[in-house]
Amino acid sequence: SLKGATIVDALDTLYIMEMYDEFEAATEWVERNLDFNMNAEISVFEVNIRFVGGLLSAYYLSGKEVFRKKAVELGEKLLPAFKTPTGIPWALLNLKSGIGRNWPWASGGSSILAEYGTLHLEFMHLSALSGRPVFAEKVMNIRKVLNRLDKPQGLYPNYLNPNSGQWGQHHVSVGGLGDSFYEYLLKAWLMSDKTDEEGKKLYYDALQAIEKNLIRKSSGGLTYIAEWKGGLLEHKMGHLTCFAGGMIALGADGAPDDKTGHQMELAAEIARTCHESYSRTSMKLGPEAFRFDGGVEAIATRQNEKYFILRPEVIETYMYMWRFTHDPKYRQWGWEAVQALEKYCRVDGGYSGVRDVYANTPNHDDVQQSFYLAETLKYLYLLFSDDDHLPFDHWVFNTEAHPIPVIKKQTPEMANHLK
Ligand code: DMJ
Repeated sequence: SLKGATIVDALDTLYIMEMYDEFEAATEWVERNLDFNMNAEISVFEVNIRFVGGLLSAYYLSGKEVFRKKAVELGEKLLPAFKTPTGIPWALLNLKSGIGRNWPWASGGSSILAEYGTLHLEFMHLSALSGRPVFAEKVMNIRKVLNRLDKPQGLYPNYLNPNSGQWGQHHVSVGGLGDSFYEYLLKAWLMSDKTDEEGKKLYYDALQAIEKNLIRKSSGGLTYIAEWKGGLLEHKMGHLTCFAGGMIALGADGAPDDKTGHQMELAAEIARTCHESYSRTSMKLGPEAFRFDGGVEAIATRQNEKYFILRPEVIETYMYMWRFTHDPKYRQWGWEAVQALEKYCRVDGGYSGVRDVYANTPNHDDVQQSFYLAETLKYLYLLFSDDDHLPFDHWVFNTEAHPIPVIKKQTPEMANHLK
């Protein structure tokens, strides 16, 4: 696959942390070695959020032309993925042949909501930066296809067949396979300087359906977001789902029908639940998934859900909640996570995931995911920074925590490109 994910994913973090020598070294690596002309099959989603997003962010922060050039070049390499009867892209793409396909495990040959639904922000910027409307057209078409479809209970199933344009299995999730689709509806509106009214409506309507059908409160009083399988609830919440606290807080201000206060409370409750999932372990780091059934609350019951791979979502939510409330508990919770990371995940040469957060001593998996530098450490840094460091009215974070600027209404140059 593509090499250098950790370097590209970390560029903006280095810049934001004012580690300019390291940023220069990473820039040099990108200039010399980042190459997309390889015979490799890649995930369109992963390459978009980590590489395109990372390059865009590095460009907007530093102004260095090489990042703009590479971002657009890579965007162009991704375009063959959209050659399907509906224009819903394939999940996988061979960069050399341009041949796409879907994950063999996906229901009925479907594409995945969180994958084809998490291209919008980056592709709108690629059009703005290249002057080529093709990128924006591709993602606007995805929306058009979704708008035409019936939504069961107003919900978006995780699986959609790119040939037939029909839903696969009716599984709905605000965690894995669904998550960042919802995030990008809200952020599309925010990134457009609040001109994308359609994105706005799609987000608040989706959130309403999620609240009605997926959000529940445990008998112990913890609010959680369950998974929906053809109308039946699985009372499980993924670590990934914990990003929703931050998302709901970010969207609360624009909520229709006087729902701002309600949505802020909901966001705070989700943050609290996710903190509980951390505090109920021995390492004070959260499991991959936790359950609200069989007499437990916010605890992983299955061995294969007890791992922690340095994921950012809980810290991401603390950061948003801190910015919007300045309640000191969010910084306390963030600091607890810092101490736990140092105690259980720090190893020679970096940080590692752990196999069981309920064990007393860490069993390391020997992997430092690239999102640890892109997201986890960046959100921690911002949690302890002043609010005017990357203010939300100028910057939107892509789903890999890469800040990209709001495209201001009054910037005619950008507006023209996007027409
Ligand atoms: C990251 O690649 C992104 O945050 C994505 O949206 C979800 N998974 C990882 C982090 O857990």
